[in-house]
Amino acid sequence: MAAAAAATPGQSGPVPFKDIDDGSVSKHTPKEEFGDLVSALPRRQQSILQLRLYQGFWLPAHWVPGTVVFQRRFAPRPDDVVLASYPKCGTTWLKALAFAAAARGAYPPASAEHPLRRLNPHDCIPFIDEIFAAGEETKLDMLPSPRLMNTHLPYTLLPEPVTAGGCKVVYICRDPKDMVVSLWHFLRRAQPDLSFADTFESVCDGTVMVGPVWDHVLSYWRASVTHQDRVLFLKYEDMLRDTGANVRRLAKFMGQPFSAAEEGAGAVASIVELCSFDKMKGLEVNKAGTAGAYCAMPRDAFFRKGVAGDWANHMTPAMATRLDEIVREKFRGTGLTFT
Ligand code: PPS
Repeated sequence: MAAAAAATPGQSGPVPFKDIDDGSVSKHTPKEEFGDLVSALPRRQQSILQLRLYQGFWLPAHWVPGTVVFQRRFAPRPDDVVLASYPKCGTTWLKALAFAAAARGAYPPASAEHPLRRLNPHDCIPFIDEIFAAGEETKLDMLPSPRLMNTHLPYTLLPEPVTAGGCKVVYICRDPKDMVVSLWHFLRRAQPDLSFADTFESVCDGTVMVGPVWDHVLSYWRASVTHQDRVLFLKYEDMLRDTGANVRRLAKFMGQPFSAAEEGAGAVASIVELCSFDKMKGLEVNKAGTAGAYCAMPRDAFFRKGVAGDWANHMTPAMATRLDEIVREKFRGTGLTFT
């Protein structure tokens, strides 16, 4: 593998990952190294994904060797921020908001030249799980600090140096009913005949990608309760209700609170506007092309409806009650609710 270029001296992050990725790091798969480990794990098929049960979670099989490498070899920098989420719970939005807030010094959000007007949020912030799956982790060394990265792994699978306090973590969760609907629409772009009932069942029985969902959410919820200074827990629905307040929380948590001057100049409103669903969905860069290394998905699949409560258009009241009750039972006594 070619050695990755170091970050340019003096340059500060975050900078768009795509601008830094100069193609000097070639892919290699860590599959050979950990192939025996993967083949010994329980497996199942969910839609287009082959899953393996690894440390209590159904990971896409091709992620497992990379996850082992991530767990064993990742060295966080103290000013890193890891953005974590269950898939289809607001990852793309969180990536856009975090990038816009953290990089606002170099890239004023109202500027016509802002990277988010020419790049999809997934091109601005590297996706740890796919980077390690492809053996491309030296690319992360190329990023100047502070780095923003994202993962769909649960908190309990993060490397020990991260959970021991080596960097900060921001998690976004969403009402699982809306997550199921979003997941189904997304997977259908790759498998048009996928049944909603099957997707719903795999969520309810916990055998869905990176599931069980409740264990995923609880892993971060518990960490956020115990380590409030380094794990921030956000809800998609709260973000929709008051995006500005949550952008302020996010910026403060990342160590970059908005100054009075920035507030006066409308910086928060500019970030909210730049990252708003309608604005992002309407950008040419988010309408065409694909994102995702393993299974390239059309970029427009990441911007569907962007609302809370769409579940009511897809599931029966009995299905909604069933999923609500499963989740309520799992969350009992934790202080976490979705209502
Ligand atoms: S992924 O594949 O895990 O990265 O998907 P993820 O981004 O987590 O979830 C996709 C859903 O988020 C909605 N979305 C947004 N909502 C509000 N504001 C913005 N800017 C935004 N961008 C994406 C997207 O439409 C998906 O939700 P649904 O319910 O399917 O519309």
